Parts: sequence; structure tokens; C-alpha cells
Amino acid sequence: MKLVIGDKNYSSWSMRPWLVLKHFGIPFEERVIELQEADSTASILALSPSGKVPCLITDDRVHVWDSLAICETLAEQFTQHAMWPRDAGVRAQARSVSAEMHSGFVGLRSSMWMNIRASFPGRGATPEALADIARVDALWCDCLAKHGGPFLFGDFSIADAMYAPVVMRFNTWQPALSAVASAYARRVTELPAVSAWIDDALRETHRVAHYDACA
Ligand SMILES: N[C@@H](CCC(=O)N[C@@H](CS)C(=O)NCC(=O)O)C(=O)O
Repeated sequence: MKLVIGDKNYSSWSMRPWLVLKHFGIPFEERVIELQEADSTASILALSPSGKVPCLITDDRVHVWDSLAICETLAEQFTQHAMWPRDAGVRAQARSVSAEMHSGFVGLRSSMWMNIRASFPGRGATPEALADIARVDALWCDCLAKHGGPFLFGDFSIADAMYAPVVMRFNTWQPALSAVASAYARRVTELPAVSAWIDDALRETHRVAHYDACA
């Protein structure tokens, strides 16, 4: 099984299925394509029909693109792992918060992009980003209160993987968060799979100038 991803420093969508594979100990090969270079699109298109990363290529040559579709496919294939909560009602809630992340939070995503190596404290705080951050904070607090932590639905699940890139954004841009949300962000950052992704991002040498600059 091969996972095609972008730079670990910048590619927020790539981080999600990579974490699921790593956290649950599923062996896979990774292929990193450096983003925003002249040949990036052609290199991605050779492996991913959408022209986007991530894309999972399974042994039988099935291509699964889009981070949430990959996570769903992994959950279906590796049922021995509770990638989604086992309880149907809780699973529905976990799917809802994951889908909310997947299709929303445009204000946050556009003003506070993922750049693990960078530190831009207090920047990017547009009204749209702040409204999204307030919703993320409330959603995390609600899940942690209802399910008792340490992760959104108890044990680490796809829902946490979906929000891990948001944690990376918060580490870089450092918006004000509630104590509960800050503690959750710290727990996610310290997870072995997340630490491994961060270490790899710190070692990368490829740079995308416009993501490294903050006006
Ligand atoms: N909804 C998609 C989004 C994928 C996406 O936008 N990936 C970006 C990198 S993080 C990409 O492939 N960019 C390459 C390009 O636009 O050329 C997913 O969840 O996988």
C-alpha cells in the first residue's frame, strides 16, 4: 500500500490519513511530492486522478483520493482497529465533526495555513478565522466533555486525525484558546504519530516562499 502525500511541513490534507496509518501501525510506503514546483502537478497527476494529494494506492492498484475517503477506506479495510468509534451514535457524531472540518472552516484555512516550521503568533486573525476558531474550540470542548477524553471520542480516532492539521495551525499562529482546547492541542501534538510527522517536517529542506512569508 502506498500513500502519495505533499510536503509534511505544508500539506495539511496529507497529514490526516498518514496519521491514521501510522497511529494504528499499518505498514505502508510513502511517496512525498514537493508542492508548488513547476513539475508538481504533472508528478501528482501521474499518481492521483484528482491532481491532488493525498492519494492511497492499494496493492490491487485501486486509487483512493481525498483524505476523508482514504480514512473511510482504511476503516472499512482494517476493522480490527476502532478507527471510528464502535458505537453507532458516537460514530455518527465523529463523522459529523470530521465532515464539518472537511467541508468548512475556510476562514481559518485561508488565513492560517499549515506551516509547521513557522511561528506567526497573533497573525492571521481575521474575523472569519476567529469565528472558525471559536467554533473549533467549542466543538472540541463539547466532544471532550461528552466522551471524557483524552481525545475527541475517547481513544484516538479519525476525528482527531482530521483536526490534527488544525492543531498544527494553532501551534504556528497561536490564537487564544480555552484551557481545555489548549490541553487537547498539546495532547495531539505529543502523540507519537504526530511527533513523527513533525520531526519529518522539520527535516525537510524544500521551501515554498509564499507559505513561509506572513505579510
Ligand atoms: N479535499 C482534498 C484536498 C486535497 C488538496 O487540496 N491537496 C493539496 C495539498 S494539501 C494539493 O494536492 N495541492 C496540489 C495542487 O493544488 O497542485 C483532500 O481532502 O484530500
